Amino acid sequence: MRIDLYEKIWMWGVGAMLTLFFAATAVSAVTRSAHPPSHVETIDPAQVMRDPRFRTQGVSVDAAGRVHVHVVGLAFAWLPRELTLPADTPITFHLTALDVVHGYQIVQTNAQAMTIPGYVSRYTATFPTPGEHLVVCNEFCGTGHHTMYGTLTVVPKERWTAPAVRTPAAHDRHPGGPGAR
Ligand SMILES: [Cu+2]
Repeated sequence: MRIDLYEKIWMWGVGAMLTLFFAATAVSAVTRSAHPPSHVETIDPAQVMRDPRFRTQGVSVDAAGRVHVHVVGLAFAWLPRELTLPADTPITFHLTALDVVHGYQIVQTNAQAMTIPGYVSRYTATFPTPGEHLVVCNEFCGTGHHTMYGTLTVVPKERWTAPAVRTPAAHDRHPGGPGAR
């Protein structure tokens, strides 16, 4: 079969690009353990509301005084919708989804992560100045996607009251390990 020169150039070009893209993905997956969530902590998506980590959503402080936020995404809401957090304090967010992929984005900050059913995404963020941030879903998740928003209010540290200390069990046990749920 005779193939035109330009056709051949395009075929080899496309082949080379596909090889390059696949190799880049494979190399980062294998050598750098790149996975969609920020770390590999799993959760049974059908049991999120019964799981000790997410049974109570919102702000908690662990025995060491660190501030944690647990958020559940579902079509079409973030639980909880409103958060009040102290400025200038490292805050660890733990995020998961009940149904489909959502994206928890705190607008005007670099704090954002996909929430994926079956996984717990985690990151730590510090908000230097008091103020109000819009929280949106940045992954299209269905017909009510645009209604999936919330508010994060940052108040001066001295005006923030910490909620009751939560049992360390919920944070400090090895995720997915025996007794984690
Ligand atoms: Cu969405």
